[in-house]
This record gives sequence, structure tokens and C-alpha cells, in this order.
Amino acid sequence: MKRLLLTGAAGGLGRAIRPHLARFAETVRVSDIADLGPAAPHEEAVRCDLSDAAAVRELVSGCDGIVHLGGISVEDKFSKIVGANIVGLYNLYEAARAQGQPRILFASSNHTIGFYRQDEHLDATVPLRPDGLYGVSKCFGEALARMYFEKFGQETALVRIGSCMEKPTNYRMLSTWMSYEDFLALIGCIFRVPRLGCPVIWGMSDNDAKWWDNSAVSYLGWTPRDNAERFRAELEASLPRPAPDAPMALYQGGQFTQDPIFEEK
Ligand code: NAI
Ligand code: 15L
Repeated sequence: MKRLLLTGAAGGLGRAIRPHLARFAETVRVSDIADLGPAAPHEEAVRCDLSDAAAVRELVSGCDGIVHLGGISVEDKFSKIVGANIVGLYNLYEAARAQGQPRILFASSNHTIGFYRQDEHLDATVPLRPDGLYGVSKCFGEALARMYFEKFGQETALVRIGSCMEKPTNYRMLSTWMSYEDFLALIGCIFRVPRLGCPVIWGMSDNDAKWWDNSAVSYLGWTPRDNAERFRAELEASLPRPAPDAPMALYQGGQFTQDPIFEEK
């Protein structure tokens, strides 16, 4: 494609994938509310607050695809979540609707279903069971995307990311981990497939200990190559196992299930 927009480019995941996006687009427009550092020759860097509708409209202008990572990524005060993940998402979809409906990858989260137990196996049709306000905001995002698909045909990949980081850092992540390379391969499939629709995709590597079933999205042609199992010995050598009744061992959302509702101050 000609121009791909990456929001949340200054965040952990954004920084990891940013250098590799040139494989998908001639120009990569990187954006964040935070400092983006210097732009590479194939990049355009745009500082933008997702809660600013006019700025988001400008940001989306001329883009053929969007990888939307920007927003609050953990449990937080409702006021912060609302601005970035609720208003921000509405702004993004309205901007896309006005400007040719570029295909969107929405970074949803396993925290949409965090209250399922770790001994349950899920496909994409299970009822949502968010584990906090952050998870609820991702449920909103999935519902918003679905509405724009039904009403206007806007295509979105709803990627319920497990834990996308360099390597798993606890036992739960032996199930939820997705490598950066598998995520990049997924991005390629999402923007290449002739008809995407608005599917839920579990964002995980080919982990032996997986809880989630991606068979409904085999048409994407995505074959994750990594497997968190190769880190098991390292984890076992460095980290005590959580007690069997600890939230980290009980719930798919792990510790997020224990977060309070943070007070506005
Ligand atoms: P992060 O918190 O490191 O990055 C998020 C970025 O969004 C930050 O750079 C932040 O400055 C930016 N942002 C926040 N509010 C904004 C606003 N109002 N306007 C513009 N930009 C704003 O999070 P991370 O780990 O990079 O995750 C990226 C996305 O993927 C997030 O949406 C997160 O919810 C989702 N995700 C990530 C997972 C992971 O394992 N890394 C797991 C599940 C979901
Ligand atoms: C998420 O949704 C968070 O954005 C990320 O920071 C991780 O905590 C991840 O889920 C996880 O569940 O491991």
C-alpha cells in the first residue's frame, strides 16, 4: 500500500514494530501523543492526541491502512480511558468513514475476556467477560468497529492481543504470548487478504499452552511460527510458580482481575 498509519508508535509495541513496517507500505505515518523521535526517510511523524477530532481527521487523511495501537494500555482512571480509548476510537472511525475507509487493525486485548478461567478454551464467539475498565474500553472498541462494519462496510481486524513483548515474563504468558515477528506476519495477512470483514483474531503465537482457537480466521493465511514453550525452562529457573488459587494462575486476565476502580483525583 502507499501509506500506512501507525498510532501509538511511541509505546512499547509501537517502538518494536515501527522499524519493520516499511515491508508493508511505501510511507509509514507514525503518530503518538508522546515524542516520536526522528523520522526515518520512509516515515512521516505526526504528534496527535486521539481525543482531538480535528487532529485525528488530519492524521487519517491520505492513509490506505491503519494499525491502531494508540491509547491507554492498562487499567487506569475512567477519565483517562475515556479520552484515549472511547472518544479517541470514535474520532478514528469517523475520520476513516470520511476518508475512504482505510482498513483498520484495532489492538484489542485479552482483557475483554479476562474473567474466563485458565482451564477454559475459548473461540471468538464467547460472551465478553472484561476484567476492568480498560477491558471494557476494548469491548467498546470491538463493538464500535462491528457497528461501522455492519452500517458502512468498514473493515477491521479485532486483534485480541495476549501479551506481545520480547518474551514471556510469567507463567501465564506461556499461553498468552505473541512474538513481534508473529504480530508482523499477522499485520501482513490482515492488509493483504482480499476480503477481511470484521473478525476477532486471538493475538498469540503457536503456544503449546494456548487457550484460544483461531480456526475461524484460517482464511487470513496467518501461520504463527513462535512458541512460548521455548522459554519455559528459563521461567522455571527464575520464577516461583504462583499458588494455584492466585489470580495469576486462575484467570486468563491474570492480575488485571484484581485491579481496583481507580479514583479520580
Ligand atoms: P503502550 O502504553 O506502551 O503504548 C500506547 C501508546 O499510546 C503510548 O505511546 C501512548 O503515548 C499512546 N497514547 C495514549 N493516549 C493517547 C492519546 N490520547 N492520543 C494519542 N496517543 C496516545 O502500550 P503497548 O504495550 O505498546 O500496546 C499498544 C496497544 O496494544 C494498546 O492499545 C494496548 O491496549 C494494546 N495491547 C497491547 C498488549 C501488549 O502485550 N503489548 C496486549 C493487549 C493489547
Ligand atoms: C494488555 O492488554 C496490556 O496492554 C499489556 O500491557 C499486557 O499487560 C497484556 O495485556 C497482558 O495481558 O499480558
